[in-house]
Amino acid sequence: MNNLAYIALGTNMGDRYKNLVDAIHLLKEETGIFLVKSSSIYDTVPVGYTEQDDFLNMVIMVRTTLTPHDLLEVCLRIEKELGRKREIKWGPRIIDLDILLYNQENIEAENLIVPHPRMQERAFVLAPLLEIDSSIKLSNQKKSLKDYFNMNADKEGVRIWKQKNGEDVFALFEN
Ligand code: PH2
Ligand code: MG
Ligand code: MG
Repeated sequence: MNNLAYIALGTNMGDRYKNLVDAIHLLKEETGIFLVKSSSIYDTVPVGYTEQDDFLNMVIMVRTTLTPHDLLEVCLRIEKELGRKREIKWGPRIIDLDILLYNQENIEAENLIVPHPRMQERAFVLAPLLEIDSSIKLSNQKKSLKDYFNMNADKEGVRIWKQKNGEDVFALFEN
């Protein structure tokens, strides 16, 4: 129960808001996954492959009894359950669930790299992550993630879409 993980959510197909809510509900239903915190929701310009619709992105913090690989399995299963098909790399998706951090662990397996290898370059990940913990640092780096965010050229493409202000909508998410 003492493992702390951050998961990034992204969606740019169909009812984007519903995709986020559905994914979080499914994660919360899993044995061994407990939602601790969630960020606001951000509307973000696509990065990498730009010929696609804007995304909604957010980050959640969970406590979990699952190993990183079991957590990954759950994320992939929920992506599938919500109808994700893997087509274009970095292309449109109903839901993407990426493990960003798992405790302070550095994992380099074939199917899982933690910390997520591109997170420092991505304002759509850093903005919601820093909202949850503004002092967060990667164990193998000198600069804080806030420093990376401040240097990031993409941050103009990241706008708050639904502010986390506790009550109404986000009451759905919290335990
Ligand atoms: N995910 C990608 C590629 N590009 N751009 C935005 N704005 N948001 C994403 O979640 C995203 C992306 C691959 O996972
Ligand atoms: Mg991704
Ligand atoms: Mg992914």
